[in-house]
Amino acid sequence: MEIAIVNGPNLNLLGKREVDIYGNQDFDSYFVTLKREFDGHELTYFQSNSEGKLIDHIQEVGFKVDGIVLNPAGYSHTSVALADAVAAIPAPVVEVHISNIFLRESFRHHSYISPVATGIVSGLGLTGYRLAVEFLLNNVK
Ligand code: CA2
Repeated sequence: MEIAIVNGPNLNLLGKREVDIYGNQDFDSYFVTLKREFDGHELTYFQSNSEGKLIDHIQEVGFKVDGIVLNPAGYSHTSVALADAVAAIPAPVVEVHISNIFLRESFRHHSYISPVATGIVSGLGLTGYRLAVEFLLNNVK
């Protein structure tokens, strides 16, 4: 099966800043271990700081992969356009947040993506991505 992992703005800084919130591992090295763990499946990774590039990528992969693991980062709380893109594609999308957004500032409690996502994982660190991939592999027809 083919699963696309998509990270939104500033997640390229993982492991370099705010390690108390997001941990000290960068995503590229985590992705190496994920690919090893799900050997036999095709995992791709895309990160962008640009809303338009994220929408283009969701539209591109959303018609061909079996599922998408999406951390929309700050765009979770602002982007109707990204939510529209998720709603427009056939691939199921699991929304992942590294931190527990409900333990943080109130502006992070609302996500435009959640109502159009199949499910949400929040607050389990990078493990959330692994659980989301596992869910998609086991539950997508
Ligand atoms: O907890 C998450 O995964 C978030 O999606 C991360 C976003 C934040 O806006 C959401 O409310 C929750 C922020 C990503 C910024 O990532 C950084 C990583 C390292 C250093 C600085 C920022």
